[in-house]
Amino acid sequence: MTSADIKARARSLGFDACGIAPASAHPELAFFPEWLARGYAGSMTYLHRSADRRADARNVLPTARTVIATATVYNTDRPYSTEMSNGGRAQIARYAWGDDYHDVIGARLEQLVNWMRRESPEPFDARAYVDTGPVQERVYAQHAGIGWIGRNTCVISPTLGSWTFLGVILCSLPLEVDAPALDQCGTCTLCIEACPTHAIVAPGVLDSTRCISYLTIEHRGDIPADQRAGIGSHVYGCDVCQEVCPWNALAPRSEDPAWQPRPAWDAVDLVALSKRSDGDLASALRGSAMRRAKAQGLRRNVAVALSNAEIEVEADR
Ligand code: B12
Ligand code: SF4
Repeated sequence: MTSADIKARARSLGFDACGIAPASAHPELAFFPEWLARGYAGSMTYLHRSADRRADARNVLPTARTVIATATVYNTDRPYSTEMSNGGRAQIARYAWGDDYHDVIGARLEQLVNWMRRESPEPFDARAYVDTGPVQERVYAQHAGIGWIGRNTCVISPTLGSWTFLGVILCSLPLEVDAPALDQCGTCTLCIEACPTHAIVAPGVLDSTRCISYLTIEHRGDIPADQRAGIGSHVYGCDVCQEVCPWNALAPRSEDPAWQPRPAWDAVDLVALSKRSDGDLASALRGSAMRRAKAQGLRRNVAVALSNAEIEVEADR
């Protein structure tokens, strides 16, 4: 079983790109403790707790020699939030419109590992993660040649753009590795300028505590009053720094049924969203990546967005 065999199998399982990186402490990983020390993780305490393991994939799987990195396009045929002038439209990040990627990509990674176990003449250790483990997926994806880490901090593939989910398999097999992807941001700074809350504090450095994605998904409790206006009509996540990226101007779209927008989240209006019953919201969130914020978090965000749009909603009697 060669690296080429694994990549071909990955393609047939629905991954749009697959590359292989050495399982080592790549230089970019040294930046992580500094990022934490600057307070940029906010209340995401799990990042602090797992910092030691994140320094090197071998701290997670000691026998690891390689990291198989995958990218899956989730972009669909819908306008960008930056193309809309309607302040009454609820903005939901496009990664969250379809099925929960943890479930879908997780199952596909497992299928890839199972196939490798059948094909490999020797037994091996493997551990698969999609956003779920103490592994800096972007760093390994860059070293696997999938794409470079852009100024907006996202992994940008020269052919796929950045509307991709990443997934990794730490593996003990000494597979042939790829060359790292080269930075192609050039002199462009559109993402840094476009961020509504100035969360990209330096090229490739994001202060989560200012990022709308963090505020609407990860942050618990009230959103601080001075940060509400910047959120605009974003009710779950934010895509602005990717929407303005020239590498996404011609980004491919996925036909995979898993990522097609669920009717409940497709072109949804703030007022209509605010009027949905708890039961209705709970069932729409089931199996969706948006379940992370829960109905309560979504209601908090919708209230902020309504206030930003100066829309008053009359209670139904
Ligand atoms: C925590 C987290 C967040 C946080 C922090 C994001 C961030 N930029 O750090 C918040 C909640 C804000 C967030 C938002 C989003 N996220 Co997120 N998130 C993660 C998670 C779980 C960990 C990332 C992390 O540790 N960040 C801390 C930084 C410091 O580490 P890092 O991202 O690995 O960056 C490394 C390099 O960039 C390098 N580096 C960075 N800056 C610099 C500067 C210098 C000078 C140097 C030398 C090095 C360097 O060092 C870092 C490692 O040490 C990953 C999954 C994973 N396990 O990796 C998903 C992940 C990064 N998120 C993802 C997605 C899709 C998003 C959103 C698009 C969702 C949305 N639409 O709302 C936004 C994008 C916002 C943005 N511009 O990043 C995808 C990214 C896919 C891609 N193609 O890049 C991931 C990989 C999940 C997945 N499996 O698909 N996310
Ligand atoms: S996701 Fe939105 S708020 Fe976060 S860095 Fe990008 S543009 Fe700024």
